[in-house]
Amino acid sequence: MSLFNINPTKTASWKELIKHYEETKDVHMKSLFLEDSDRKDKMSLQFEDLNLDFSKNRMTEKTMNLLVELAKECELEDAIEKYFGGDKINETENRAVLHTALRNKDANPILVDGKDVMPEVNETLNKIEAFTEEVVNGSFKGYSGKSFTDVVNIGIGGSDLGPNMVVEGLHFYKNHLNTHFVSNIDGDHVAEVIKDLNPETTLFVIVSKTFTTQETLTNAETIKKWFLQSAKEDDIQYNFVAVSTNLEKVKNFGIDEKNIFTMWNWVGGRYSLWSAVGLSISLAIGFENFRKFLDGAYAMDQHFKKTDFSKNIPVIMALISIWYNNFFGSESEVVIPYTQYLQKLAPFLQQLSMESNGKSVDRNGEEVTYQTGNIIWGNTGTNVQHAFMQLVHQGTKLIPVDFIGFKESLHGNEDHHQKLMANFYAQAEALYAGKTAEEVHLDMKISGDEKKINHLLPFKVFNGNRPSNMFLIEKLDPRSLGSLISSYEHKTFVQGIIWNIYSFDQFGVELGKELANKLLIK
Ligand code: G6Q
Repeated sequence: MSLFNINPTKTASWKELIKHYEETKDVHMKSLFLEDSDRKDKMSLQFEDLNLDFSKNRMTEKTMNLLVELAKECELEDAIEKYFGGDKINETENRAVLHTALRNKDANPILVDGKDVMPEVNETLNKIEAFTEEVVNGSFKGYSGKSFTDVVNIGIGGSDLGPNMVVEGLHFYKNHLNTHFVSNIDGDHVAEVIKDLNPETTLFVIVSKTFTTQETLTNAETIKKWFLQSAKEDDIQYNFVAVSTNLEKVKNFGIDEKNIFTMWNWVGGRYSLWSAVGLSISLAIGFENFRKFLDGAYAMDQHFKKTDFSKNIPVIMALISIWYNNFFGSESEVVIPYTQYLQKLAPFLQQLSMESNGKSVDRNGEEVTYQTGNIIWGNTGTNVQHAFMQLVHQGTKLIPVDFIGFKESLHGNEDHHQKLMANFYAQAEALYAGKTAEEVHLDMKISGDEKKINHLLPFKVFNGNRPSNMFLIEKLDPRSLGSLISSYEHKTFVQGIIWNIYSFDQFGVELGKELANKLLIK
């Protein structure tokens, strides 16, 4: 069944939201906190060990009610059912969208074209588990009989960014295998990765859903040539495995059929890290941890599916984003995890959100007349405080922030962690409260130089009233990271539904691939 086709700007709630925006756009959040001492509690949500505090947003209960109404008018409930149920909601590619099936633990079948996909999902998971175990315990050996020390993931886009982000994000949980990623067609990238590797003890995982992507195939061929300087054609079967839907092409590369991990066309590249595309994650942290990662995502799926919109974390995340994007005219959002492990979260979310919702034609095939996907950017705290945060604090643009912090430090360095978290809270507070002229004056009074004070005052005043969401999570571990990523996936989905666009195709990415190949042929 198709998704409904509703122009959000024609709904009653959208019209109400325009009026409401005009009435409230200049209200300072400080006065909202003064009016309601329970604001923080009312605007916080708890999911397992994750707390989302969204009280520092330029919105009231009425705003949220209207936004929830908008979601209802856009038939979000029906869309969620179709999304989880295997309906072909990726209509432009005639495909279901079932990354949620990859972590599903319900007993119910999930049907695509009348066939339950769960047996195949579980079979592949079993295969990932068995393979991971053999590689990690050293019984699956390279061509010369030695166990593996290194794994190289060869892929790009969805076949690189997700696994790369998670392998780095969960580095604390890693085993003895060292994982590397080759993605760029830039020959220097692959050269740098292989230069210190031993072909005998390196396992190459070629990840390409289509097995036609220029970058991945070129890098795989280069690596194969390098490998064949020390090994024979027949040895490829020991050191190369592949993840793909294109079995024929993989076999032609020389990979043994038993070393091919399948995936399905109902998994989009940028949503595929839960499938065998995540093989390098499982190898790096062990299958047990990989399963915990899937379980965390599954738990968030259940929350998203079953919770009332007004208490639903991904729905709230999406609605807040729409409020700024479509009413305040914000063009971007910044995501700042306060952990160095999540350095690659922003590039991952950029693809997830911008490839999904970077669309300007609605589900009716018509040019949209309103803003859709926004620009996502970010990096880790506290580094960003010494860099781009200046613009977020005092620039001319309104840039909502997602701060992501963890209560526990993994290595347990309390001194560092207290300082890290003090910064986490201080940034949100500074954006929210700013600094008034009186406060600046008070600070500078000690100098006694009134002339200098008056001269510098305008530069040192901060208006504040800059919004942020605060995610506070107990600890960075496979389960919490799984939940966090799943919440961003569903946020993206909800936005696409409300913007009345198709979030699961990527013709913009494909055009580039096509043209580059044409130019090469000329
Ligand atoms: C993801 C995109 C894109 C894709 C890469 C790699 O949603 O479609 O980033 O993942 O282009 O494609 P292959 O896996 O087919 O090589």
